Amino acid sequence: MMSPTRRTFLGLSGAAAVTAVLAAVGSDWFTGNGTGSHGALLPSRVPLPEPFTTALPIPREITPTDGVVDLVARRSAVEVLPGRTTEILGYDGTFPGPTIRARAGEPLRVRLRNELDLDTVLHLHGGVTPPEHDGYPTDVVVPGTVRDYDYPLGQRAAPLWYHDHAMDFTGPNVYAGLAGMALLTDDEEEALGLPSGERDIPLVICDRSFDADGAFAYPLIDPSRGRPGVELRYHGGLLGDCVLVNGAPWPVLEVDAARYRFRLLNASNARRYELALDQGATFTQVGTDLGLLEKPWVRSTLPLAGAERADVVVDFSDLPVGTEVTMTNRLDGGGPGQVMRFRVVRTASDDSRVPDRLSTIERLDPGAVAVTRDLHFALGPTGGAHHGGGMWNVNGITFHDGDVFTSRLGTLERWRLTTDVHHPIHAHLVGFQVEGPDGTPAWKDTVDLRPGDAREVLVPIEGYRGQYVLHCHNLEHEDMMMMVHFSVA
Ligand SMILES: [Cu+2]
Repeated sequence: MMSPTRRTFLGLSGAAAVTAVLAAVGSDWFTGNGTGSHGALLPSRVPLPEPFTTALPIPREITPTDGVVDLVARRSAVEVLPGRTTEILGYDGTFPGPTIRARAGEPLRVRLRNELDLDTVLHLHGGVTPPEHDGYPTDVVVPGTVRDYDYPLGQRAAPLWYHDHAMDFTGPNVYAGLAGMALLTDDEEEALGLPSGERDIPLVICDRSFDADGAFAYPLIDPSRGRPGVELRYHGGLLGDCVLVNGAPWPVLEVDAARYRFRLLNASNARRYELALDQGATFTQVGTDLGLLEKPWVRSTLPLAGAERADVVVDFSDLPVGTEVTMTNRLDGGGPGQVMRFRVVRTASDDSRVPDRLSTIERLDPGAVAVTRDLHFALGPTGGAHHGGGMWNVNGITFHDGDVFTSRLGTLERWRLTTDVHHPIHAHLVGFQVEGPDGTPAWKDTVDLRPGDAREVLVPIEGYRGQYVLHCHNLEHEDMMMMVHFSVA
């Protein structure tokens, strides 16, 4: 079940693949393109709509019944661009999938029925999950079958998300729509009085490009999927030219003059954002990937790499009715530089608040570190022949090699992460303790590394024994070998 999948070879020799990649060093796919994102833009072949003309969709919310949530992965045809049909792969046929609302500490079973014509794997991103339910990339749900994923959820309230994690094809599968949010709450969070109900809204942000027929355009090197990987130009990552929020292009949300809580998720394959608001509005960040900060963090801009989440409150209460507040992406201009717009349409009462103290996070003692690991995310020597030149490696190895390391349950580790280009790094099972605002500790499951960057994170090895993956969350990098496995013993 956890053995490498059998692959077909491109026919390029390893040396030729190395040459192909090195020849491209310095081109836009390697260095990024001046936009702060690593990858190459695929221009849409249909006219894109005027920004801020479509209403923001709110994904349907589902809660467990007797601890169970049912999801069906299936194809469906939806209207993403006005007047056109786009075929998606979606949970319950929607993109994003339904928002799961669940309680931390209460076991959740997600019963997934695969009505697709391809293998899928479900991963609860940020979940502390036993290995047999974590969505190991080769532990697939084949078409026509049902699989129960059991999540103990012995963790803090947090804005998690769920998505496909199939070996070699996570990029095209997520791009086609297999992603949704899973918001965990608990007593601590509920007691804070943050905006709730219709003023607690997930914002799933991603970029897409469209083919001439309105389909999502994804440059698989072999559309029949006989072999994995994307065309060489996109080995650095696929960047779309249309920004979708909750599946709609540059949408508009009509808001009360009140505080709102937004659960921001960057569900893009490769694009990074630096979000900003105009009209003097700011983000008050109350939480990260893995739950509440100790105290609110007022930010004029908010960087968000692939898979990162930010739990924020935006206060529209001082803005006159009729005010339009635009959320932009400061890393880019044109279409990718716009995200969505809020339009203040009415005054309203608001009894929400943002307390000065949100949570208490136990600061880990660096003196208790048992093991320090160096993990280098870069173009490497192996994997190229499988993927037409893609050779993204971790410490020079890939998923097809042995465990990159074995950790001991109950110990504290320090991971020193280094990179060549932009890589958002994500590990399954474990969280990373990082520096939050004013030196307070904060929890993340994905850390965004810049080109040539070096970051240290403290990693408590907690939860379960077994085998898990560690990978870049640029999904083209992940599919093209920047994923390894580690074991907890
Ligand atoms: Cu990467």
